[in-house]
Amino acid sequence: MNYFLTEEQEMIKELAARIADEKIAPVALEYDREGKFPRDIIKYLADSDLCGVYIEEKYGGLGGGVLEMALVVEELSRACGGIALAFAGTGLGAFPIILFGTDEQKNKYLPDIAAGKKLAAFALTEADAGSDAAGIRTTAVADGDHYILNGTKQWITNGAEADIYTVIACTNRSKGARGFSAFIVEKGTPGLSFGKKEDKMGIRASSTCELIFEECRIPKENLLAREGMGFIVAMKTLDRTRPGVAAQALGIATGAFNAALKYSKEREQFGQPISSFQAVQHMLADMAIQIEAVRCLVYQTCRHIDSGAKNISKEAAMAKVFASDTAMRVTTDAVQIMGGYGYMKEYPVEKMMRDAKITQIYEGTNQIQRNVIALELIKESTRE
Ligand code: COS
Repeated sequence: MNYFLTEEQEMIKELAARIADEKIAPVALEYDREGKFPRDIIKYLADSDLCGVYIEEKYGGLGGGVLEMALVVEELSRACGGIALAFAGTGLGAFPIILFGTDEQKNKYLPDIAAGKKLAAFALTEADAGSDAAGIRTTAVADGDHYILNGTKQWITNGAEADIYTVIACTNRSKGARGFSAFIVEKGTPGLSFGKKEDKMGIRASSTCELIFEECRIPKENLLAREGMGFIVAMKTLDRTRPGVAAQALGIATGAFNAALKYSKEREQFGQPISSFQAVQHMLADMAIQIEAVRCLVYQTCRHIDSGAKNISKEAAMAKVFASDTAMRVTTDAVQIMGGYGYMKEYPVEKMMRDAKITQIYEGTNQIQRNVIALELIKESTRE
């Protein structure tokens, strides 16, 4: 299928594919087993100039957008959805700065992210604030030239590994959704510490941990946008990064499909390769159809967002739901085609099935995405 990528986008995809095949695939099972954070892979991405594909050239990036980010995430996830997340999670942490940062903030933080010298993370979720993002309890209280942060963020991707954290905290509870603000917090700031690293079902090469703020003083110049804009910063960021989750799901599904197809040609039963049985052929055909449909939707959604379109929430949510539900189905079918071997940890598809699950959950569960889509559909039909 011709996806009409530009020459530069093809080059980005090929570079990421090479790193996935040569550097990630050989270590993916080991990193998963040991929960090892992929510092070395970040170095390869940095050496190939891929860390800043979605960052403006004047801040050291390649000047691409959400599509370029998705292309890298897709290719890396084909080999390992967990390792890919060190890159994708940094994108999630960087987007609030890209969208709302002042020139000074962008100059201070984006070049190091683009160069792969620093990783970023996004801290919204708390023990009692998941789907209900407005349930945040972490507070930020103004004190002279500073804000003082107190509270605990939970399940933060790239937690403890990242150098730059974009954090959503409550500045005025009485103002509802307008009572939150977004801040940049640097690792090493007194009062910021990290809780235990979570032991997860999948994406085990990714670091997920708590961020604990105890009287953490951060300078006022680290406020993003204006006080009270934090909820909007979070929502507008997620609108641009949910297609990245979709790309991760797409990559995982593609990896699982490739493994199942290869196996079906090698595995013989009843005296012939199982790929000659129609039951298996139809499964492979269905997997391939779904993957192509996802790729079309994900790329087109990214292009829609990169075109500067105003209404993108519904589209981003659709891509995320469709891709992640597909990844769950395709990886489950890949395990099925590979039978007993598929279920074993020596083969990659059981890991892919575990990795796929999170894409239906994080950056807003698929149930929340369906709410976003339905509410937007109803709003649009009322406007017409
Ligand atoms: N872009 C811009 N503004 C948005 C927005 C978006 N995508 N979504 C909501 N807003 C605005 C609304 O317009 C509203 O503004 P007004 O007060 O001016 O009307 C405000 O934000 C509050 O919106 P809403 O009333 O819809 O907020 P809810 O508390 O009902 O929450 C959902 C909306 C459920 C969509 C939100 O909480 C959400 O996305 N939850 C999932 C969070 C998530 O992804 N968590 C995973 C952790 S991050 S890795």
